[in-house]
Amino acid sequence: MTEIIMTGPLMAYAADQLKKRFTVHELWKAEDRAAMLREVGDKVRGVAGGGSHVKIDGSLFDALPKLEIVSNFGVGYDNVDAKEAGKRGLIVTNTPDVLTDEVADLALGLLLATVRQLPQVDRYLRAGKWLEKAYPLTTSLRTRKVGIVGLGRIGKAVASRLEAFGIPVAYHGRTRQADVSYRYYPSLVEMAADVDTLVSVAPGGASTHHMINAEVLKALGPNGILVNVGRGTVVDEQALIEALKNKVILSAGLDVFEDEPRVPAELIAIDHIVLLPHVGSASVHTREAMGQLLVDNLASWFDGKGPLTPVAETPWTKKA
Ligand code: NAP
Ligand code: 8YV
Repeated sequence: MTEIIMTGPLMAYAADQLKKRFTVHELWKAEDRAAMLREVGDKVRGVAGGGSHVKIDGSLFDALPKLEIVSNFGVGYDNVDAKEAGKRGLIVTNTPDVLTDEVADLALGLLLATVRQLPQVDRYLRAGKWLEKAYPLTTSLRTRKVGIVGLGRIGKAVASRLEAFGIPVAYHGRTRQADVSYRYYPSLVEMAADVDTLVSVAPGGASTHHMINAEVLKALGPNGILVNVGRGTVVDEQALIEALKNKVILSAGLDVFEDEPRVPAELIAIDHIVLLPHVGSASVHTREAMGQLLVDNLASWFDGKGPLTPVAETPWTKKA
């Protein structure tokens, strides 16, 4: 059987399928990972990536001389050094599309939860405070203008949901998109100044690192709300903490953080914001679809049919 490595835990739905089809080495379970890699490294032809905070880079590729493909669990693949993979002639695949609606639904839920303080209101009721007086009035989505940072698959699904809510949408990205009618801002600071709500769905990596910084938060202003369901590294977390503490912006709803699963105590201490443990795609339905695509990419590759969803850095064209 073809041998592969799993770099982190995957749901049983996907792991069981992999174990039927491949000899699977569970790297994260090894007490001595280097020893496992020395023992099995020259037989391994595939990697099943185990989640967004499990790094897969040149040092792993060095240990796997027969490696052909990395099948990543997640559409975001900033955890994988895909450029390096491309240089080595490896294929990297991700899990686009199957999670788009789930993450967009969560983004809207997080936006509403933040604007209308739903977790805080729930805590208020449970603490018996409603018996004393009504919860204070909150801010509203009704008057807001949203700027989407990263109008890709998920960003567009967020935008169409916002349109249904009657909320004006603008976007920032590296390129203007001819097929959308939302206002485009080449400058993120200018967009932040013109809207009062930012929803970030941008990928991680060097080109987006700390793109949402103190200057952008200042431009967003004292009524400003930041929702981040993209990657934590896109936001300068320290600048965000300062902006929240000093009321430079009003609030934040965060599903992703710079150093997951560690969340700064300073953020946790800010009671009026909403913090989620990276659950954008975390329903059984969607995680199974992602797991299936991870498995199908490996199966298709080792059946000689090519990868199903290769990333841009490792394109694949069928040989004639
Ligand atoms: P996508 O279709 O590739 O969209 C990414 C968007 O980001 C594109 O519109 C791109 O536009 C923009 N972008 C890329 N680099 C940029 C830069 N340097 N500056 C400004 N904009 C930039 O990806 P997707 O499927 O929508 O997924 C987006 C991200 O969501 C993933 O990469 C992942 O990090 C995150 N995600 C999070 C969860 C969660 O559980 N919270 C779940 C799934 C995905 P331009 O190319 O025009 O710049
Ligand atoms: C994954 C994600 O659940 O797809 C992505 O980019 O962030 C999430 O959908 C995560 O990668 C699993 O750890």
